[in-house]
Formats: sequence, C-alpha cells, structure tokens
Amino acid sequence: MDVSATSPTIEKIFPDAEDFLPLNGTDYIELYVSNSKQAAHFYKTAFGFQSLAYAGLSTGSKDCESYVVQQGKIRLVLTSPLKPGTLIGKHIDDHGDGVKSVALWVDDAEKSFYETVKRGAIPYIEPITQKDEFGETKKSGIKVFGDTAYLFIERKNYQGTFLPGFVKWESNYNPAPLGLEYVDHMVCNVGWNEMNKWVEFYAKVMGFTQLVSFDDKDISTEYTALMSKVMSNGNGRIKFPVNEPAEGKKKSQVEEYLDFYHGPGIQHIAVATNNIIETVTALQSRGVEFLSVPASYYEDLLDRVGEIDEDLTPIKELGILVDRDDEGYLLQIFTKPIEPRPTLFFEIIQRKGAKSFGKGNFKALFEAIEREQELRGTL
Ligand code: TYF
Ligand code: FE
Repeated sequence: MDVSATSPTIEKIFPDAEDFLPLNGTDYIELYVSNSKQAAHFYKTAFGFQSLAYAGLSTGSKDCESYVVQQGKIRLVLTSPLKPGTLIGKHIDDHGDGVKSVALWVDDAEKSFYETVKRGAIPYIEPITQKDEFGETKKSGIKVFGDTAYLFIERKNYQGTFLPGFVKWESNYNPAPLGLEYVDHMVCNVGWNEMNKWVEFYAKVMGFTQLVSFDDKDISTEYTALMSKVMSNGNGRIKFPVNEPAEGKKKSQVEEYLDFYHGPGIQHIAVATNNIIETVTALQSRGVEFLSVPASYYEDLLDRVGEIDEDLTPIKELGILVDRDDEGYLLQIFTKPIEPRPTLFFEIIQRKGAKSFGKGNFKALFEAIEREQELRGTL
C-alpha cells in the first residue's frame, strides 16, 4: 500500500477490500496517575466530567484503584497503584501522569487482536473474557509507541455501568458537564526519524490510511519545527496524527515532550464540543488554563478565514483559533499541560464542516507554545 498517498478512506482505494480492523469509536482512555481520587475530582471540577464507575479495595482490586469519569461519549479511566513496585508505579515514575491505553470499541476483540498481531503488532493483552451479573465483555490489546497500548474492547450486550470489575460510582458532588462530546483525535509524539515507521505501522498493522501530511515547511517558526502525518481508520472515527521533532534553531515542543515524558507517548487529546464559546468560557471559569495568542492574530482573521457564524468578540477574548479548509471551518484552542511535566494537554475543537487540523493556526500556536517554553526555561 502506498502510505504516502493522501486518501480519505480505505474504501476509496480498495473498493472491495475488507476492513480487517473495523472500529466503532474510542471506548475509553486510561491514564496512569499518581492520585486517581484527586485526578477524578480535577476532571469533574475543571472539565465537567461526570462520575461513572469505580474499582478499588472495596471491589476486590488489591493492586490498583480506578475512577471512571464520563462526558458525552468521552470516558477517562484514572488509575493509581495501591502498593510499591507495580508497572503502574513504574509508568508514573518514568512518564509522570499520562495516557497508558487508548481503548478502541470493536465488535470482535479476538479478531482485532489476531489480525493486528498477524501483521506485526506486539501483543499486550491476549484476548480475555470478563463477566459479571450484567453480562460479558472481551478485551485484548497490542503495544504501540513507547509504553503506550491500544486495547480492543468488545461489549456485546453488556448492560453494566462500565466493565466487569467496576461498580457504579455514586457521588454527591456533581458539577455540571461543559459540552464535551467525543474524542476527535489523539496525537502521538514519536522519536527522531520514527514518524514513517509509525505511519507504516498504522497502515500495515491497523489498515489505516493517511489523511494529510505536514513537513517542517508547514510547521516551523523562527525557532522550532516538527513534522506530522495524520492517520485515520476506514470510517474516519479514529484519527491519530503522528508528530516527530524536526531540526530547528531551538528545542522543539516535540523534543521537549520526549525529554520530559521520557520517550514517545500521547501528546494531546482533542475533544469536540458543539459550542466552543460556551464550553471554553465555562472551562476557564473552572480554572482550566489555555495558551493565548497575540491580539494581532485577530486583526486579519476574517480576511484569512472568511465569514464565520460566531461573534468575534468572545472568540478574541477567549483566545479561540479559527481555520478554514475546502469543506468548512473549525475553531480550536489548546490547554496548557495538565500535569507538572510539560507533556499531555487537551485541545477543544468545534468543527463546522472542516475535516482538517488547523494548519493555518500552526504558526500562531507554536509561537504560543514557545512563549510557554521560554517562561519555563526549556526552549
Ligand atoms: O492535531 C493537530 O494536528 C493540531 C495541531 O504539536 C497541532 O491540533 C499539531 C502539533 C502539535 C500541536 C498541535
Ligand atoms: Fe490536534
């Protein structure tokens, strides 16, 4: 397969080809964190996630504790170790709080495992069936970049709150949700000269195709550069841009991430809203910090992107970025890193027809990131 081709769907390249890894969407994202109880409180308070499920000492889990929070279709599993010497503890020591697994919702966890392993994936979890009084689920997983894993979750007609092993988490602290609906894309940062290896992995092992590619000419400022290719599954529900650092005058954000994360990993989780002004206003009032762009970004904005439905005043006040492609436009904004290390951050995105990733904002965005790097003395 020519992985360098810009091809929207597998069907268009191979009209008769079977998608050997059909994916229904993102099932959940599991983060290994040093204090799951406090992290859950943070995601509820700051981001508007709702309490969903719990597993820990009281449910018979002796090694680790997990809180599951949900907003729209987005589920985060926040897991901490309950004793020293665990792989979870090692992950936190190596990487800080970060994404361990991206769980993909499939109809057949066994087939997903064997089809990908057959094509070269390294096994992480052999297919396993889990049961409780609410039904049965199946899970499997493969290793990907760094210490990250992709899981395949098959739910059949499971009627429980989350997964077997978890109980419903009833909390009397329930801050309102803030309009976050689904995971739009998840970006991984890989090492120097590793982008094409991972692009090939997505193509060969997972049957993904390449949507777009940016090189250091697109994504560079006076100081830093990076290269990026966006990989998508057949139905477009799963999109994984892959970044690698490129040589610039100073240390690029991807390089900084690799240093602090101690290797490749998930750089940002982009979550979609259908009212970015309301969502970001609320997130800011709940204490979420965003990158800001200079006022000059807005001076010629409408010349660059044309008319938009939104009122420009709140867009400007909130620091929301706008970009247009052939199919429409998009609005996006990026949080500052959400942990001590400058590693994982969130993107809030609203798509109004556009299927792209905000190429027109790269320069302003990367300059904003550099100002932050400058402030922390890591540029
Ligand atoms: O996902 C994207 O491609 C956009 C832009 O380090 C972007 O959100 C690309 C690279 C990066 C930060 C944001
Ligand atoms: Fe993004």
